[in-house]
Amino acid sequence: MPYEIYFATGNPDKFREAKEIFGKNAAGMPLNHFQFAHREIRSDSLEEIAREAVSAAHAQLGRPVFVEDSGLFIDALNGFPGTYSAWVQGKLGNRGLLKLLESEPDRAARFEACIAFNDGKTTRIFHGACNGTIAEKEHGRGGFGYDPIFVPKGESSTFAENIELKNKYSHRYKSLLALISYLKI
Ligand code: ITT
Repeated sequence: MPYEIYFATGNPDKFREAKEIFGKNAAGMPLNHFQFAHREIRSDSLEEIAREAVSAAHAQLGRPVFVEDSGLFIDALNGFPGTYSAWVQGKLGNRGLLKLLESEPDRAARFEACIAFNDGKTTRIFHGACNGTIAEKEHGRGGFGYDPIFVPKGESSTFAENIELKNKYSHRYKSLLALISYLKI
């Protein structure tokens, strides 16, 4: 079991959430931040993007490291923004995305996360997903990115309105728990 593990990401919100999840579920395994500015490959596959990124991260850092590629997949938009979620969030934002869905009755969507962990010998992949719907308007101030417009299945608040919901259902939480249980073996 590696005692020093790094999360390579340029997104401080992703790191903050992961650190909290490690703190609660992986006592004795503190999570370190590797500030990683990497030009991702273009692909429709989160796994392909994560595999390439973790090789680059490990080549730079030389220690056990993981990356997490994630995104929001909206059914009525054939999975858009998907692997382009970070770019679309910057260009259109939540309001722009809501405009694309104006008068669209099918609001089904899901968050997905794919973790690629590289310990210098192998690369392991861990997936997490969270089903839900896209709200009609933005609600709440917590979280980041698409949290103000995403309502997890079975709930009536967005992630941004009730941040505790993320600790229960989020794609990040599920993929990290899978990684943590692997690391504990
Ligand atoms: P790194 O690649 O440096 O880790 P990034 O933000 O570019 O950071 P991604 O390429 O994986 O990460 O893009 C994921 C985007 O999907 C992210 O920027 C948000 O816009 C969105 N997203 C992912 N998880 C989210 C969450 O839990 N809540 C809200 N939006 C999320």
